[in-house]
Formats: sequence, structure tokens, C-alpha cells
Amino acid sequence: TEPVAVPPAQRSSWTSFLKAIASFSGDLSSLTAPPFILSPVSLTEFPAYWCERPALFAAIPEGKTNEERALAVLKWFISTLKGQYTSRNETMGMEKKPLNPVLGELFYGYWPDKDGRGRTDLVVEQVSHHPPITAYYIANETKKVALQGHNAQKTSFSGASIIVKQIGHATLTITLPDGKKEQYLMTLPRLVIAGLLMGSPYIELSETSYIASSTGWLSTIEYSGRGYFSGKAHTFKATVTAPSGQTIHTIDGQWDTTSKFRKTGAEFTNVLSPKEEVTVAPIEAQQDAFESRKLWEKVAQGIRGGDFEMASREKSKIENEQRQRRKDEVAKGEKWALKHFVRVESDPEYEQMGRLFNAQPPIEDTYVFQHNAPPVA
Ligand code: CLR
Repeated sequence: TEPVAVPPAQRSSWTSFLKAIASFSGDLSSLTAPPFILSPVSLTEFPAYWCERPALFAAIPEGKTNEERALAVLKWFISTLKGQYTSRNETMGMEKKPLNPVLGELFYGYWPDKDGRGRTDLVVEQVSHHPPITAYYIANETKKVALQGHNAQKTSFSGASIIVKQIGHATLTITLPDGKKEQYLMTLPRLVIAGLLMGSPYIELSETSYIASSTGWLSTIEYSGRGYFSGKAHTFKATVTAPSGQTIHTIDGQWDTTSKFRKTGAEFTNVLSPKEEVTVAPIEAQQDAFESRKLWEKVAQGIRGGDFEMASREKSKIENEQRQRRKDEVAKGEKWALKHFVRVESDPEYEQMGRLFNAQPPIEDTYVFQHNAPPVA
């Protein structure tokens, strides 16, 4: 195979990058990659993918029964996958290597109120650099829906693909009109990054993820791609089971287009309409030094404008400054203080709801949001 998508001058560097990945497991962020594969966007921006269809997020508490709300959560979840896993192909032509966030990096944003759906706010903080861990909180206060989660990745190499196991989980909390709280625990699919030999990486999802509710309802989502049971890319099948264990709904389709209820043929998800990107404060006037777009501004400019020397110089500046900070902390016997999240060793909600699908591992840590974020104008 010819790496057709790789600029000829970067082919040897692409080959070395692939070799380095193949003989390596763990944190890919430390490997030097050729310029054509670099994205100007930091991983701290990725949690915004959870809310690019704000109306679906806001609609969750409107479900009248436990069953309707379990379906509403599943519908919102499936509808985020296209943005999460294919949007870099759309905006940049292929999957790219995101900027590796620094410890304490922040990303704030919101989706404005529109058509009575209420405003949704996003707070993201890089809570660990080594290994990279990103924590986030997304809430619509009007509709009383909130999502708290964190994610990290374990990567390995198999055949000609990178396999990414997602570590971490997310918990959605809604408050019903009678004041009762209801929760949904979500686990995340496994990623297969294919297309590497051609030099145009793309993501396929595999295996299973779950959405377990405090009401006892459970959605089990199985993912497959080209060459698997349907033969089509980006395929999923979801079953929704009642607390009795009985399967009430089965849904099939493509997470990047549409899906249907198996029994009735009625449409379940449709993500063909445009999504809505998060709004962030203007960089120059309002962002401070640790906010993602401000922090990486010059690196991103270099990558976007093809000035990779500037990008690499500016990136080294940031990394050296980080190394110095860590040294100073050690010297002073201090530890970096997180701003918006507190880590707890074990998450009781994960343990409880995780029993519904025999969650592995059975215990996980979590990062609890401190409700202290500044409002974004
Ligand atoms: C982060 C959490 C989001 C979903 C998501 C989508 C794309 C993933 C990203 C996560 C983690 C980092 C990732 C990326 C795709 C490529 C990139 C795995 C899981 C790796 C580090 C870069 C590999 C380099 C190749 C493109 C050559 O909710």
C-alpha cells in the first residue's frame, strides 16, 4: 500500500511514526508525528461533542415514564457519536493527532437558549497530564440536566490499526418535575483507528457500551463496521431492557446517519441535519492564559498556516514552561491545585448502576465538579 494521503516529503517521517506506534503501548501523545497529521485543536475541546444537539439533551427530562426517558438518553447519546468520531474527517479531511493538553488547561463554552430549550454550559479541565485525563461538566440549569464525566485512553496496536480503549465514564443526572433525581451511567465504546497505512486515519467503533439507569432500565449498544454483521460502516444495534430483564426495544442503524426501531420501522435517530458548535469567549479580549484556545493560539496558527517551525517552537515553549512549573512545585513541596474538580477514589454511583451490566472494573474513580465556574458571556 502506498500512503497516498501523505505528502511525499513526509512519507519517511510517517513510516517512522507508525513504527514507533507499533512498538509502543500507552500514551501516544508523546510520539513525534509528521506535520500533515497534526490537528490545531486540543483534547480539552472534545467534551463539547456531547452537546452539539442541545435540544436532544434538554428534552431528556420531558420523557413521561422511566422507559421514555431511557429512550431519550439513548437517542441523545447515539446522536453525539457522529460528531465525536467523524467530525475531524469532515473538517480536516482525516482523523488527526490532537494537541496534548497541559495540566490545568481549561475550556469553557455554552450553547445559547433557543426555542425554549434553555442555555447549556460547558466546563472542561485537564486534571492529569501523565496520563492525560480530561474532566468535564455540562449542564442545562433550566431543564435540570447535567452530565459529569472524565476520560482517558489506553492505546495499543493491532494489525495495521491503533486500538483505543476509553477509560472513564460519564454520569447524567436529571431532576424530574416532582424534585426526584434520576441518573444514567454511561460507558464508552472502543475505537479502532484504521486507514493508517494509506495515511488517512479514520475511526470505527467496536465492542459494547452501556447506559444503565438508577431506574433499572439498561441500554446495551453493540458497534460494528464494514465487514462485520451488517457490512456497513458505523453500524450499531441497541437493546433497551426493563428492570425485569426483558428486552423492550431493539434499534438498528448507522450512528452517522439514521436508525430505526426494529419492530415498527419508526425512525429513532437522524443526524443528517447540521449540528451546533459550542460558543466560546473571544480569545484576545476575554480568555486567560490557561484557556485552551489562548494557550495554544500560536501553535494552532502555525499548524493552520503551514508554518510548522513556528508551531514546534511555540509548542516547545509551552512544554518547557510546564516542566519548569513541575520542578518548582517539587522544590516547594507543593502540588498543582485543580480548579473545578475534586478527584474521589471511588464513585458510588458507578458501582451501583454498574451492577446492572457487571461493569469492569467494578470500581472507578471520578472527578466531582465543584460548581465554581465563571459564566461565559
Ligand atoms: C476523546 C474523547 C471524546 C471522543 C474521542 C474522539 C477521538 C479520539 C479521542 C477521544 C482521544 C484521542 C484520539 C482521538 C482520535 C485520535 C486520537 C484517540 C476518545 C489519538 C491520540 C491520535 C492518534 C494519532 C493518529 C491519528 C495517527 O469524547
